Amino acid sequence: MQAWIGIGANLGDARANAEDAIARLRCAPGITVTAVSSLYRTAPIDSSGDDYINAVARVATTLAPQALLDALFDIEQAHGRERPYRNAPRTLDLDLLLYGDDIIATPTLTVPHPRMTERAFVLVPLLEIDPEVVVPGLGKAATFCARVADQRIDKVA
Ligand code: A4P
Ligand code: MG
Repeated sequence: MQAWIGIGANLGDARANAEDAIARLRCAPGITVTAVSSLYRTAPIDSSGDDYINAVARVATTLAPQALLDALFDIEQAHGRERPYRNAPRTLDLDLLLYGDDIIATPTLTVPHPRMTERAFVLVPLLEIDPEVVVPGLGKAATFCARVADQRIDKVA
């Protein structure tokens, strides 16, 4: 199955944390990284603190959705992620954006990620690697770009 992972960090050395997350994804059992976007520097949305570093990775995986999410949590934990409150600044946040064209709603997992079409920090890196990608139930991701045009996002050199 193909899946797309959102990567975000805004505590500590955010760029190093994002790069390390990608390295750990490449090593994770049952996960093969097939594309990685550029890194982007982005203004915090509904959140506080420094700018974020964001990226998106496409993976091929043999893991079921919840097992994939658990693998992402393990990588977050390796970075000492604490969850004092929702949208708190974080060393590393890994979100399961899309899992093939599945629509999933369990108490612990909602796919497509419910806020992904409202966020430039997801849409811009996602469309960099997959310009034609479709968000199941909503349509082409590219059609949502105009709505997030006011959100600051710059490619990291
Ligand atoms: N969960 C349900 N569905 C998913 C999914 N598809 N992927 C559950 C990941 N997790 C999912 O997540 C809370 C719970 O959501 C998990 O226990 C999981 O079972 P969390 O990562 O602990 O909490 P969070 O990250 O604070 O919340 P959430 O909902 O992931 O926040 P968002 O919406 O991802 O926003 N601004 C910029 N510029 N860049 C960012 O990366 N990120 C956020 C976080 C806010 N503002 C940002 C950025
Ligand atoms: Mg999260």
